[in-house]
Amino acid sequence: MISIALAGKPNSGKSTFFKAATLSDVEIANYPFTTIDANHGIAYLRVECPCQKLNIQHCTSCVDGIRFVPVQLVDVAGLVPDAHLGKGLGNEFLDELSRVDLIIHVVDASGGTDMVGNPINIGEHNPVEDIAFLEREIDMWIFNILHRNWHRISRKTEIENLAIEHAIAEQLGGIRVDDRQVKAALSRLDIQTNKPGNWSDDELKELITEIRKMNKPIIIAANKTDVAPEENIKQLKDVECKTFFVSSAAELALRMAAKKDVITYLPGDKDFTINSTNLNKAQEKGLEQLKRFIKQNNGTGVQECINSAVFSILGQIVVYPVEDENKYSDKNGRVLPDAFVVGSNCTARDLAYMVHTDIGKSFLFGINAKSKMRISDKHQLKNGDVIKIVSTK
Ligand SMILES: Nc1nc2c(ncn2[C@@H]2O[C@H](COP(=O)(O)OP(=O)(O)OP(=O)(O)O)[C@@H](O)[C@H]2O)c(=O)[nH]1
Ligand SMILES: [Mg+2]
Repeated sequence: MISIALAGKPNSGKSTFFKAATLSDVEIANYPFTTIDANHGIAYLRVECPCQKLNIQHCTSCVDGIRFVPVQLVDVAGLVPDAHLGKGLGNEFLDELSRVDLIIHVVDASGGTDMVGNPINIGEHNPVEDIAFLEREIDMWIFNILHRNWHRISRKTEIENLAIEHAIAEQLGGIRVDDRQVKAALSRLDIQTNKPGNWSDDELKELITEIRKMNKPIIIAANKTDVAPEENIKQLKDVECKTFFVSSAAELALRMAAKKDVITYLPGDKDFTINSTNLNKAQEKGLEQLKRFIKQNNGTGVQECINSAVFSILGQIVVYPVEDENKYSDKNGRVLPDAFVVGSNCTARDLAYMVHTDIGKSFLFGINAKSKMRISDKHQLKNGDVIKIVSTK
């Protein structure tokens, strides 16, 4: 399953984002290092269910044509500049990021927390200053993993005439770096690949940065936009990174109200309706403010950030395996029972393997349930495809 981490300096709102996206009961407080042990939970992608275009009545896998597909979300402890030198809680907990596919850097756009997460007056800190440090800390974390055995690896590679990309990928296997990524990173640098023993630390760091961009892309969730000064938003709009403007607090309030059936709201909606008739004045005012906020900002940004991370940045698609291509269902009649998040180069046989190894091994052909056309094992799937796999099993 695709996995995303929330990282950033303490007190920026990582756990609030996490709670809003997963509804897990985690600690949130206005001081640094509230979270020490990482929180793991399930967040959801919001996609249009294929039942809409297929005119399937009574689909039980979605809500009014909107489907929520799970991804893993990890909320890690706050990180401060020079964490790799032991500042704050250090960076050993970054091992939590080993298996993630992407990092959402949660930045306090309100400027109400200093560089290490202590509360200060809104607008006092420039959030743009927070952006670069996370990349550096992550790079230093990866650098340290590689540097540990670098002398031995580089010598061995030179003496035995081995492929350096393979040796590096092996050393970084724990964070899921592969030969292809190292090779692509090497090709972008002016570096002597047959003499790794001669590389300087700076060259190694440059290589790590290139690898990290592919292996752990970082996007920005500029959080607390509900209280952020205009000037901060303006400056954040100009930064080079892919930035989403978010209010995790607003999303959390909406999701909690929806859970209690006070309002009807689905994550990612740009409006909500009030169901409850016995609200007190404070509740009415709170909901009014939320309504104004999400109308002005086209939602709270949380769902948009998660969706864009997976679809725009990671380039994933969603496909739907079925057993009955006419009823679009499994053998128990459950319509569109499964949704798989896969890479855009996923083939019909890859999907078969994901359903079950035996089905992958004994794959005969696929059927595109929408067109009823046969597809071969190498056929590349498209977003929204509904596929029946025919195998000898
Ligand atoms: N106004 C506003 N406050 C927010 C928002 N998100 C979080 N906060 C507040 O910011 C403070 C810190 O929130 P947390 O979610 O605990 O922050 P964190 O990044 O997990 O903090 P650590 O675990 O200490 O690193 C809390 O007082 C939250 O209520 C937001 O979108 N808007
Ligand atoms: Mg936290």
